Amino acid sequence: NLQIARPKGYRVSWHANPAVEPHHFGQSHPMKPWRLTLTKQLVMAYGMHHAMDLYLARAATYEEMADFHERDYLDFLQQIMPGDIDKPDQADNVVRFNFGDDCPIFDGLYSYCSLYAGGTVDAARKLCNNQSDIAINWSGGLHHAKKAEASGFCYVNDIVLGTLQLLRHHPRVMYIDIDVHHGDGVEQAFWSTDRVLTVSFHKYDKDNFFPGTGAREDTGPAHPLNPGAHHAINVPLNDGIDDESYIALFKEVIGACMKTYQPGAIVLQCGADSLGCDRLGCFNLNVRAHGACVAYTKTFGMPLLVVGGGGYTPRNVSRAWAHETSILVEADNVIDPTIPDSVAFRNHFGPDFSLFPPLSEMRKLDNKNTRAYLEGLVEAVHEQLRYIKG
Ligand code: VJV
Ligand code: CA
Ligand code: ZN
Repeated sequence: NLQIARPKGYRVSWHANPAVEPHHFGQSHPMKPWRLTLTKQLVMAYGMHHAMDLYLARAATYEEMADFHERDYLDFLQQIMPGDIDKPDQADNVVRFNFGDDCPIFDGLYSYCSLYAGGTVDAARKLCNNQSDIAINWSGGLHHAKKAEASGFCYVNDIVLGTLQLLRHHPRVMYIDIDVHHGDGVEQAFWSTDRVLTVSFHKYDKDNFFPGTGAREDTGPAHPLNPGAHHAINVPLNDGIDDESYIALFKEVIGACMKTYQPGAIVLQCGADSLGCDRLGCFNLNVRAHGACVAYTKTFGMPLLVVGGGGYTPRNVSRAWAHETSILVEADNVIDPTIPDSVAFRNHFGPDFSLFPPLSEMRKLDNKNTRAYLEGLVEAVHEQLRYIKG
């Protein structure tokens, strides 16, 4: 596709290792790494790979992962095999490290984790070295992993590892999370520092929606001597939020955070389970609205680390991440919204074969976010930002 020229003025890098894609969480588990294959097929059929620097992601080393994770947790992750889960001598660790239905032990688990983590660490280093301005790893974004615990389909927290790299060069980093779930692992990792401002938009229902954290009033450790106080921003939402209100909310919150905090780099988690029709999600966003958040984040023109995350209806995940790749290389206005004939697995995109199917109309969920509720959230964020200085 010769229409797609390398954008002038800034560089976009793509970090991926195809060895991530064939990993299998097990029969009917919602997390499907092959959605990355689908994404790559779309990106390549549109010729977007010509507009980026392509890097084969290395596996993160044990030592790199130990920047955040505890060694006994990594040792367990490295040694455990499918089947061990039922062995009595492993039972304590399986429970202690929270393995089970959400976080199963599957073949190649350690390679899977080290490869997606390596992609994010590589991406962050390219940004630090000034060899890239926007670095993308769609296999990353696994925001629930804790320092010594797997959680919510996440084992190694690549976002924390990438952010730690950025913090070597930048005094302040802003983290933005548009996955439908709360970015609890990242929030917790940087809970006690003022060098990372975490902002998560998510469905919040303490007792009925995972992980049950991220209430509006959870803003960081309250003690006045603790620098991390006020540096966690949570935007808890109800079912069915629509394109217009989500985009307006995102712009107001992120615009205000950027103005106050003035970070040197941004990490953007683009979990696609906030789209309408997601198997696990409950928002009503279309691909264009999800992409509008990426486009708005890009307007600040600062080093940007873009990662994936959730997304459980693979055809829509790949649509969103391909569209967002096109936004990042500034090709969104030149690509054809009809998915090219040359796309492998094109059958997944029928019957419409559009990059932008009407997701919000396909499963009508009432928007349970009133205008007053959303205005209250924006007001509360402004109030919180008064405690923060850039
Ligand atoms: O809600 C939960 C926890 C339970 C206990 C475990 N059972 C399986 C489910 C209920 C309370 N977990 C969530 C985790 C969501 C993780 C989201 C990750 C991300 O998008 O934020 C970032 C990548 C949950 N919701 C749905 C399921 N688990 C689920 C797990 C399955 C499943 C069906 C649904 C695991 C195995 C199988 N089916 C076969
Ligand atoms: Ca989120
Ligand atoms: Zn999610």
